[in-house]
Amino acid sequence: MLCYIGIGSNLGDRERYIKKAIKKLKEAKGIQVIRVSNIYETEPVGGPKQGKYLNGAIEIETKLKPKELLARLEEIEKKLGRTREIENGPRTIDLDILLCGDEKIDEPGLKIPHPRMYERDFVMKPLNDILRAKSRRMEE
Ligand code: PH2
Ligand code: MG
Ligand code: MG
Repeated sequence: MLCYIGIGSNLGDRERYIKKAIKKLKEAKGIQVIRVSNIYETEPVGGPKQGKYLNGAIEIETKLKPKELLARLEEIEKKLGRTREIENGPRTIDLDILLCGDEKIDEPGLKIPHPRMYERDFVMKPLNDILRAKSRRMEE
């Protein structure tokens, strides 16, 4: 199943956290990273006053169930020092499932498609990089 992951960081060495998270995703069992978007610096949306984010999107192939995938992503977040104190507050790394095939899930702690993703430029711009690259390849 093709899934799209949103990645973000606005705490500490943001670039390093993003790179490390992508490396860990590549090493994760059952996850194959296919494409990584450009990484953009973005203004924080919502939450308390906080620093700018680096945001990107990642296309993966996986046979994991969405819940298992979520658990893998949370493991990586934990390893990279993610704590959860303030909702929408600053974080070393955030890995969100955006889309997973045509799954529709609405449970506490797991909503696919990611709610609000279509309104968020910091999600849609990098996601569009990937989809555009794909459509170009299909035209070749
Ligand atoms: N994530 C949030 C809240 N606000 N703003 C930007 N620019 N980028 C994010 O990744 C982000 C945010 C909650 O996950
Ligand atoms: Mg998020
Ligand atoms: Mg998150």
